[in-house]
Amino acid sequence: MHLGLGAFFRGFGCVFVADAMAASGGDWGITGVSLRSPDTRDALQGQGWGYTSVTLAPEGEQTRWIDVLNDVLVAPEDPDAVLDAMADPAVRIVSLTVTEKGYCHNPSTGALNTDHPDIQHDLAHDLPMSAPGFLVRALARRRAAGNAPFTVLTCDNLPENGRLVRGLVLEFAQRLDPTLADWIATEGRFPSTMVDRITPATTEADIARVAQLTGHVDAAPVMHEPFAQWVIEDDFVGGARPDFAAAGVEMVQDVTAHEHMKLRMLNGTHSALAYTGYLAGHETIADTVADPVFASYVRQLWSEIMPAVQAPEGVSLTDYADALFDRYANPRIRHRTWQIAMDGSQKLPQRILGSLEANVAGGHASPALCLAVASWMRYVGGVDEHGRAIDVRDPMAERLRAVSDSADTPEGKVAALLGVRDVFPADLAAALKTPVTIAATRLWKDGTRAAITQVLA
Ligand code: CS2
Repeated sequence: MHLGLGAFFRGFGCVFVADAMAASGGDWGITGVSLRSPDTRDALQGQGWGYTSVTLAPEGEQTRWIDVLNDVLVAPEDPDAVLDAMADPAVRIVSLTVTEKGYCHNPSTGALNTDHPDIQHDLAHDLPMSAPGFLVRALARRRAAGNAPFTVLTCDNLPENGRLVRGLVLEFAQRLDPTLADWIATEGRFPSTMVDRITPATTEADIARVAQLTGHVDAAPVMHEPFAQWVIEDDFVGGARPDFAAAGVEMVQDVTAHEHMKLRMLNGTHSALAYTGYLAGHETIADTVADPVFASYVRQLWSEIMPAVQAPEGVSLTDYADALFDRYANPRIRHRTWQIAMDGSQKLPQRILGSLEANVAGGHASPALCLAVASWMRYVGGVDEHGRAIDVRDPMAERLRAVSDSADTPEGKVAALLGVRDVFPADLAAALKTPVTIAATRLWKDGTRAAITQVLA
């Protein structure tokens, strides 16, 4: 089963599972679960749960029909049916792409956010709303029936994502029933993963393009780049899993080095380009890096990030950065800066603040990373350089806006936003105060391009 059936997993995990079976057999299938809207189910139902996956290479597009989904459930319509399906012993793996905020944790500490309304609801009611709630309640049903747990396979861009979700599940279970928590701790498996494929949200224009390419209307195709990398810790309950390696997945003992490299070098620069690019009026990442000022900016970011990244065995970080640049520049990938800018409060810690922490500890200046933080601050203030409103999507949007509005000057806004402890740990906030204030002052006074130019000087 898969919780959070968005475009990313349909263009990534589902494709790998299809490849694994094509290469080495097995009769795996996936029941998708949407935790919020019925749109994907409604779109896929009339097409037998199959859909078109479109590889967008600079030199051309390639379509492929993906047929590994068996069913799609919509959790809010019938949470009991979702729990029943998850409790079926035939289900061996529950994978997740619920985005950073879907884990209902505190982004700066990794602990379960017990003030979160969904977590409060789920602790008090048998039928859950949140991903941690579904995992724990379904594991409880399996234990009660005398069945083994499923493997929890998280595929979100969080550091040590398996250990994180394990901690959240155990914390939640502990509050319900400590013996359940003990059982999960002993029997459960939570491999960490690194996932990577750029997959922008599907648009109406994409749907029209796919109809043109294939001659059939597909209500929910997925559009993605050619590149895909999946690294998984090979630790599954009873060893039960598709033959992922046959599909090119790297099965490893410890995914930490891959995860850190990807989160900091890809997602970190993605977020930095999203805020600065958006503020400068660029619609997509490809448009942003086609602008020479931003092309130099992203190189400068990598030079600040790389010294604190430990390369996984056999990987050259400079080659990795070069390949990332080419992926960003792919003109067929229309990945909107606004889309990547979403949920920054949940993304900044692992994407950008970890690099800054390392540089602070090592005594290295990080003007480009500090400018990225300042541009996020400007972005969550909700007004762009031309005085237009920004549609800020973030679970903390209202609070961040109020904090930003509490001060009139860039210095004041930086000080107030650095005080948001859910995002910035106290020590780091103190160390960032001066350099982020310098970046913010330039940003507010002269605009993004000029601020970048000064960082490059
Ligand atoms: C992006 C990611 O939207 C975002 O925040 O940075 O979705 C990114 O495209 C993927 O992690 C690439 O693997």
